[in-house]
Amino acid sequence: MFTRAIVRPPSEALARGLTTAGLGAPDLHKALEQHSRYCAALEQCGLTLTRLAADAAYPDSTFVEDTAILTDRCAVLTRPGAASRVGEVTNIATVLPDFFSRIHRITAPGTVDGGDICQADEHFFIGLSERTNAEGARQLVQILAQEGFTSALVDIRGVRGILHLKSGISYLGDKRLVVIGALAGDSAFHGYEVVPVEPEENYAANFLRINDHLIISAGFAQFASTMRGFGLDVIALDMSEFRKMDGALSCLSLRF
Ligand code: CIR
Repeated sequence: MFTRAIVRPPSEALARGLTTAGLGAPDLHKALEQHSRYCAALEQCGLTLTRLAADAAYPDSTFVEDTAILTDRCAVLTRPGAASRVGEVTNIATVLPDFFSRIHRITAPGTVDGGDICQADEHFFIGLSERTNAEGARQLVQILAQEGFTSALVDIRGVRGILHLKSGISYLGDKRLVVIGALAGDSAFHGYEVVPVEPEENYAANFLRINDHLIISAGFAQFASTMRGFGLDVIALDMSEFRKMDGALSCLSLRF
């Protein structure tokens, strides 16, 4: 059960952020509109939002998910794998003590992006990626174990077209994972029901399960119809401007 989320709107520097999407530059006005609909959807799911100020010093700072891992027991400040994003953590570190008494930290030479971390109840899948290295993953496994969680690594370095683990998987609840084809056979997912995604709908694999709601990306008809079959309230949001910057639904908030 989530009650809160931390969000930060995009700044005028958004288009200077990192991207491999090749979809053109984002339109800031549209991105701000999409962000405010995203915030409204989180509120519709029952969350109280902490709204941070836009920060043009960090073009990717709207993607707050990468800076921390929040659980019902503790928070972990990450150390993002992209040099231009490491400084984003300093600001998030000032906000978390309002909500968490135990705050851990990933330290150099470890790197972890929150986008590589997928929580499934008491278990965490940790993506090894261009952003999350083996040392960062090792530190995180240890922290999570100390807090009573289990974890498993998923190596996504050979998988084309995804930046983070959660670009390709999301946890639906009840031991069900939505997984893109390229990752579906990973042994880390044994014991879970794997819900497949059509290759042309891979972007939709990143969605949010928030309490009795699902927030999904608009424009993926087959995926939407599969998701409606799970009996949850489904909210579809246009993510076009964030997609241009390799972002998706989960990246835009820290939920706890
Ligand atoms: C980046 O490359 O870091 C940003 N442009 C996109 C980050 C997306 N974050 C996420 O999936 N958690």
